[in-house]
Amino acid sequence: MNNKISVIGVPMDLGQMRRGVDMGPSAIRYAGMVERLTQLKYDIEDLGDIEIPRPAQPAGVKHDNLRNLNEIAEGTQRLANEVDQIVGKGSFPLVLGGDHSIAMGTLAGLSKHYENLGVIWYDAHGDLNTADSSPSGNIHGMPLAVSLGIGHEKLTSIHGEEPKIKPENIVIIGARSLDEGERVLIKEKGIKVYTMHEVDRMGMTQVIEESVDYLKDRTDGVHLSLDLDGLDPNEAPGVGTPVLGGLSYRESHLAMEMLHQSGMITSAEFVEVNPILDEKNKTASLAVGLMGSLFGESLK
Ligand code: 6HN
Ligand code: MN
Ligand code: MN
Ligand code: MN
Repeated sequence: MNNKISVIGVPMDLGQMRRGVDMGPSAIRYAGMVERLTQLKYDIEDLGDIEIPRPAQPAGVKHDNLRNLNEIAEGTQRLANEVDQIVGKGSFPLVLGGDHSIAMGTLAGLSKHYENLGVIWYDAHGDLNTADSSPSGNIHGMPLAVSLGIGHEKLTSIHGEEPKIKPENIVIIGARSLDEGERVLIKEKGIKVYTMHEVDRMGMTQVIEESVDYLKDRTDGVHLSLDLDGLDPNEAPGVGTPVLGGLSYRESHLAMEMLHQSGMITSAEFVEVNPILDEKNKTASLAVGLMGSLFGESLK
């Protein structure tokens, strides 16, 4: 794994309706991220936070079922520039959310450096909605579709017109809440999905082994996009869209350890931590623990 890590915080809460997720980056830092990764002998630089535009007034105004469209496009474009630069100088981008809409910016920045970027989407949701299929108008439910080039032009054109990723390079893990339009897209595009049903039947070991095998030959880099609501709300209460029946603490640490051993992860983001909804910073601490495992902490 790359020995240099560049951290960038994205205090974005415009992609959904619950305030507080913009404080995710602070909560994660407060939970001891830099100390934890420094102990693992990484050379870590914290670039601070991206500036996110204030929401238009009146707050939450909808553009065709796309709440805060312009502000989100502007903020994620800034993130794309940063991520592009971080990879350009040979460092590992570690992005702290913020709601999951920020993944549009991360993937856009990364895409300049990879022909076939792999994506592991660790999430209760597919985030494959468009303005037409979205039940909420919340853009945090759309970033994976947008990165495939499907969605509003203002979003699909962030940091370049072309699609940022290809459907065959995606693996979704932990899904248990998919909207109708998302299911259609998954079938149509042949996106690989391990729902909770598969995780329960196969076990996390096999899910990760298969995912690594699947992505190994077809990709030239793999981004981990980890939405904390992929975990069960008992383990990760500080999230805006919790869904029962999620991945456990142990399964998630195992997944991170195996991804570390695969040596294939080239960038990562941890999103949807909402300290206002959290219990004593439990979810941010969990995120930092998972980072520890992803970056190679082990007992031996
Ligand atoms: N997330 N599918 C729902 C929607 O509103 O589109 C929930 C999306 C949740 C998004 O957790 O990143
Ligand atoms: Mn998500
Ligand atoms: Mn490209
Ligand atoms: Mn989610």
